[in-house]
Amino acid sequence: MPARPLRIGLTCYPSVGGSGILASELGEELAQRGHEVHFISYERPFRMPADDPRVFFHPVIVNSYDLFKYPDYTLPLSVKMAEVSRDHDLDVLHVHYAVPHATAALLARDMLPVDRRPKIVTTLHGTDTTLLARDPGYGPAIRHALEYSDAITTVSEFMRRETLAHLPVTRPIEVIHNFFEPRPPARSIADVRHELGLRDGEAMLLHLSNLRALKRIDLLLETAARLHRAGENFRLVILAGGNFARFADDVQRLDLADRVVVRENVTNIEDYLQAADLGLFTSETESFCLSILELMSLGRPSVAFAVGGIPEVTAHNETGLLAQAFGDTAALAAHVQTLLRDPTRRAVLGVAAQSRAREQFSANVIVTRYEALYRQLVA
Ligand code: GMT
Repeated sequence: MPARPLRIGLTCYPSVGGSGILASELGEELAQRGHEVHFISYERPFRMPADDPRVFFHPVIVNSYDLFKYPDYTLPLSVKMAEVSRDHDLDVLHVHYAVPHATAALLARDMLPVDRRPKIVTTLHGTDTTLLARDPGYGPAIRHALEYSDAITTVSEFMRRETLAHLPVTRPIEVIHNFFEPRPPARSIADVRHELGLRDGEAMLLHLSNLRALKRIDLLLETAARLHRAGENFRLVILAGGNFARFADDVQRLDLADRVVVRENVTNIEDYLQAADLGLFTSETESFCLSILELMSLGRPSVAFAVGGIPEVTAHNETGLLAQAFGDTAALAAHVQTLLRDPTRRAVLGVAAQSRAREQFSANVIVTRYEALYRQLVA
């Protein structure tokens, strides 16, 4: 007898960030496999599927009261989680990014009758461990939420190690890497290059991020400036999940005005991924780096620092090039030059990158693991 479809609640930050993107894609894939998916957040997640009859969105309303200096999100979120769990008889509440989602999920579970409680899965994505777990105002609450979740997952081995180092939880932590399933591009490479103003022979370096401080946009521009001074023929295209205006002075100061093209809040990323020659990333830490995987899925190698979980995603000299020392923009620029000057090597790395993405980080592999985890908990 086929297993019955599950009813799954997903909570994430809706803004442009890897954990929200991952949760949205997971919801889409689960719905395609016949499950019912309920997103619970303060806004519709950025890449949440719009027209799937099995996908629902439940907004959390946060009122502001004069008596509170800081508005509270955790309690209204927990009430909405309990309400959705009760009304839709959820089997699983899967929260992406622990703070405050995991704590809100525990509260929601406690508000429900014992026989109506969903299983709670907490997925740690990054700074919920690497930054907030070290904060004495957050650490104990995160640890408590993890101890009382029904399952904990992290998106890389690196994150698992970080979690155990900073939050000595006694529960098992399962590593389930991120996945990406590219949609067919809507436009041709020529159209996209034309839209970006790329000239014939100009290479396209692609950077995608939400521009937060740890993405080190200063080092990204410094690397581009090195390439510019070395006479390389390129444009750096930045798909920004945030306002790039604060970097405009740096672009001018480094004489990069003709070299940098920015597009903000793009949704059709596959159009740009396929048009790129390679990816360029300068983060000081990443638990995974979904953007590198997105490029790999379209057969494009990336150059980055070997920090955090990045070496788990892309292998140096096999599917991309990694500079060992963080901050060494000379080494990063040299890697980019190597690939710009050697299209054959670039293509070989790109083909290997795409195979690795399919074999290790496809929906088929990763969503199947989440499904198995849900079934094991529900059983
Ligand atoms: O932890 C964060 O800083 C935020 C989080 C997010 O919501 O984007 O980013 C993390 O999650 C992504 C999806 O799992 C990973 O690809 C990113 O590497 C990770 N960011 C960091 O670790 C800085």
